[in-house]
Amino acid sequence: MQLYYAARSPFARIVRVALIETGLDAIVQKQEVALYSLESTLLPVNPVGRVPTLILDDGTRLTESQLILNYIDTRHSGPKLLPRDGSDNWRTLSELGIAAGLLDGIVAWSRLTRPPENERSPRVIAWETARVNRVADELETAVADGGYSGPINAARITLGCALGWIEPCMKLWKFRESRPALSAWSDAITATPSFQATLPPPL
Ligand SMILES: N[C@@H](CCC(=O)N[C@@H](CS)C(=O)NCC(=O)O)C(=O)O
Repeated sequence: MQLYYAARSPFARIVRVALIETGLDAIVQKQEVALYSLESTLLPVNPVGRVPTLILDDGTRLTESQLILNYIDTRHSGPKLLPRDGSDNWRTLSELGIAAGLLDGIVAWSRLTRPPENERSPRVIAWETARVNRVADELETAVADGGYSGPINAARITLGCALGWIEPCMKLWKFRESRPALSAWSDAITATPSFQATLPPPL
């Protein structure tokens, strides 16, 4: 198998962490690619031009981090990253939705702040800013109440990759302020070997 990734991509990091956690990492070749470039070696493989992109041994192409997690779960015998039988009372699925929403929100917000100031839309930026803060406030309560705990799973990986992207790549958001439980949660998962092995280089 071959994984196309970018070192700073939180979506690709979800898959990279999942491969390590499930013991599949050794059988996957990694190819780092440029994004937002017509010269990128990714484009002939995936016209969408996004990472992660995983090519299976028979040539099948898988894209979208959460879909790839579904495939990974069919390839290992450990506890499922994303149980699909309700055996956890759908807790992982429920937590994953909010973590994925946070990640989408952070990335959307970050993209809106990149153009020169006179080309930005303050109204849309305000909406995205409010969204991520609302979600982070709920997550602060959730982790303080024992949410996102237990063995590694899709929700924990996704939340870890979302929070782990903020300080290196989205410096303007001080997500830790007034959120001690979420900060401690982020520090704990960042210290684990799979997260240490995939740290995004700072911008
Ligand atoms: N929904 C996708 C999002 C993937 C995504 O947006 N990846 C970014 C890197 S963080 C990318 O490849 N951007 C390049 C582009 O949009 O052209 C997933 O979960 O895999």
